[in-house]
This record gives sequence, structure tokens and C-alpha cells, in this order.
Amino acid sequence: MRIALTIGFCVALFISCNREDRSDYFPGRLEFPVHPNLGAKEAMAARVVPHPRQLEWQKLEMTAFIHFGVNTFTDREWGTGDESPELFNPTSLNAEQWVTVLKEAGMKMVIITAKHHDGFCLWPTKTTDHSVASSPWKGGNGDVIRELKDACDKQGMKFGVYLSPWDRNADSYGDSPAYNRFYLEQLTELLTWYGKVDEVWFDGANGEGPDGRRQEYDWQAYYDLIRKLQPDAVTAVMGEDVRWVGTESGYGRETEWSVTALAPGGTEASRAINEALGLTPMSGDLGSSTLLREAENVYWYPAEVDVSIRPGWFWHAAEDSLVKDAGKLADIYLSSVGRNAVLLLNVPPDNRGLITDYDINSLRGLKEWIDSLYLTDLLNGARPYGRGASGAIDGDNLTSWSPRRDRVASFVPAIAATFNVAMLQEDISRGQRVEKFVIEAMSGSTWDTIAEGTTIGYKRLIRFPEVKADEIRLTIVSSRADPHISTFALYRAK
Ligand code: FUL
Repeated sequence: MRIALTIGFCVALFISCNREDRSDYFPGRLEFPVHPNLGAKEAMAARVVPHPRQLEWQKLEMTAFIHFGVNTFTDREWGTGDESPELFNPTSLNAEQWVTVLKEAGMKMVIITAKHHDGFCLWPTKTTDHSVASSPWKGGNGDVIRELKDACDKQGMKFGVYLSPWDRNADSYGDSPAYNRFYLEQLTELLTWYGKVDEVWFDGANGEGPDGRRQEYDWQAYYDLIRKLQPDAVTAVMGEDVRWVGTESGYGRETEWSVTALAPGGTEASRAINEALGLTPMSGDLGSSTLLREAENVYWYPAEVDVSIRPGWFWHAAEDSLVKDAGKLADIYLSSVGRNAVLLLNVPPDNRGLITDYDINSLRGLKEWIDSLYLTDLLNGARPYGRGASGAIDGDNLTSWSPRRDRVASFVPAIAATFNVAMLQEDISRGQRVEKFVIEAMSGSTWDTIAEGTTIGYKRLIRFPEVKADEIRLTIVSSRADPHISTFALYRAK
């Protein structure tokens, strides 16, 4: 019976694979119904697609983190929780400045540390006195979250919150049910007082409570509350929609699958699945065919690359001279957005409550570099060869080159110009499929390989030494199902 079911499922899958019927896609996650062979598993994994909120998030490409709180005034990275709220006193906090600077740099969302591990709340919460309400700032009548949200709404910027589960100030921390209630109340305030929230960022740190008590977080209750109060918000890191890329260096994997065997979130069930497969977000391989062989489930769980523009997450005067320069940020851009991830770049305001000129200069340089990168696409107006290949170069992300058998296309640019970056995109609303691709260039009569890679996903950027070519050829060497290449472009980076 089981075998008959498996065969039936695979035949149905084979037929529907060829039809590309969107009703046969698996939004968000898929439990393999039986244990089919690897080919069938790959074909199914190719049809796992993002939830609409994940797709919207992926398109943001560049987002910003704001680490701000008592640490800004104590020169620490991790507060102890017994800092006096009196310490929090920015002299000229201006959230409009933050949003203006970040928007000009190309960021599409701002996520703020509403509460870091020290437990100090940047909004006048009713759950504890350990907040801005007990600080001298604005006579205790200030609300950083309100000011930031208003600035975001005014300037058309998305907004997210970081609410550290680990809380070194809360008395209840370590008394699991009591702290979970407290945390849910804090979440409720953040998700109901300020309007739309687009991302909720859960850090994974879990230190000991007073007397060495260990807190068991009720992740499921946290997720359920978010789904109820802000159904369109993605939940990140210890959340279920967005995965931590596994480093804080700014560099994603060269092979970055958004369809992973890594189970999302922090629930007991997810932990058991990941332990059985020996997976953590830091594992080198989260989605290869080798892993699929073992996996009983796969998930749409795309990567977010969080990195600070400075050595620390919080502002420290001594690090003003260590702000990453525009060249480093450009490299990070290529290695995060250009490797199928969303960049979450931390830009921490100083103790005045302003983003410093050091950070602003680097951000300006990054933006200029990105603008110049995308200025001219050499394949714009090129002559395509290969059935449907125009779908990849027509500048329309809704059309794709979707070759079935002959997965080779070539393009003759209108002018032979120099380029050093290739950009590829898959239409991920139909899943992530490509496993290997090659780009070749012909000048004279020989084809030379100029770039090759494995996964593409939402966006892949590859940089190589400058090339001038009469014709360019793209080959999809291996794909889990018919590929849908929505973009192929060639640029010249500075
Ligand atoms: C880490 C935290 O411990 C750091 O302080 C910072 O907030 C970073 C983004 O996440 O886990």
C-alpha cells in the first residue's frame, strides 16, 4: 500500500512538474509524504515556495539594525541588568535623522533593539519600571519606539522590533511560566501600540537567570501571538520565517539554499529534527541533495545576514575610527544580497542619539557604489539566442527564461563593453531550483568560462576580472526542476 502510494505520488508529481501548476506548490514547508527516492524528493523540494510575507521580505534586500539602549551610555556590549535607568539620557535623539540616513543608504526596513539582554525597555512599558519612563530623557515622558515608528511611517520605511528573550533585569527570568507571561505582555505592547510591525527578531542568547535558574522560552506561544496580532510580520533568527545565516561577518554561503532541511524556530519539535540531522544555523550545508536524502521535511527558510558597520553592535566612541569603509560594505553587499540573502546592517546611534558622520560617510559611499553598479546593464537590448531567453533580459522580473531541455542561452550585446559583475535571479515564487550554472564569454572565436556557481535563488551577484566580449553564454548545468531565470544582467563595478 505504502509503495503504491509512493508510486502514485511520484507519477502525479512528474505530471504536475511538467505542467508547472501553481496549485501543486508547497508554501512554506513540506513533509515528504513517504520516503521517496532522491529524484522525487528534489522535484518536491523545488516546489517549496515562500509564504507571501517571506517573499515581500526577500525583496527588501537591504535592511538596517539599530542597537541603542543603556549600553550606549555604559560603553558595554552586554549590560548586566542592574544599570540605573538614570544613565539613559541622549541629548539630541532624532529618529528622523536615523531614518533619513538609512533610507538614503537604500535600507527598506529598520529593526530596533526595543529591549536588549540588559532588560532596559525603550518604550514606556507597563510590565516593568526598567524603561525610558524611569529615565531623565524627556522627563520620563519619552518613547523611542514611538519616535522611530512615526519617522518610519512618515518616510515610508518598514519597521521591526528586536525583543531579547534573555533578560538580565526581570525578576521572573528563570521562573519559566511567569517570565513567559511577562514576555508575551511585552510583545503584546509592541505589537499593538504602534501600528504595523514588519519583522520580529528573536535573539538566540539564553543566559542563566538569578540563582542559575534556566528559562524555558515558550516559543510556540510567542509565534502564535505574533501570528494573531501581526500576521504579515516575519519572525527572524529564533523565529520561523527568516534564518540567521550563521555568522556575524557579513558573508553568506556561496551555496545558499532558501529551502533547507534545517527546521525553523526554537520549539521542541524543531530542535529534535535538527539534532537528528546534526544541523544548526551554522552548518556549512543546509539544503544540498545529500541532506535531502536524510530529511523528512524541508522548509522555506531564507537567510538574513546581520553584521555591524562597527566592530561592536552598540556605539562606542573608541570605535568611531573603526567604521567599515564603503569598499568593505560593497564587498559585504556582494556577499549577502549577492548570495541569496537579505542584508541586515547595524548602524548604532551614539550617546547624543544621532548616527555619526563616520557611519554616514561610509553609507553614502556604499550607496554611490550600488548606484554605479546598476547604472548600465550590458545585456539590456542584447540579442538573445535560445528559446524564451529574452525573458531573462527584458528587465521584467515577472517574465523568465524557463528552458526545459536545452538549458543554454547566449546573448549578443548591442555594444561590446567591459563588465566584471554578473547578476542572476530565479523567480522564487516558483521555488529555488538551480544547483549549478556557468557563464562563458566569447571574444574572437573561443569561449572562456568567466564565472560559475552553484545556487542562485532570489539574487546572485558574482564578481570577476574585467571582460570584454562579443557574445555571452549562460548554461544551467544542473537544476532540481525546470529553472525560471527571471534576470541575467552584466554590470561594471568600480
Ligand atoms: C547577538 C547579541 O548577543 C548581540 O548583542 C547582538 O544583539 C546580536 C545582533 O545578536 O546574539
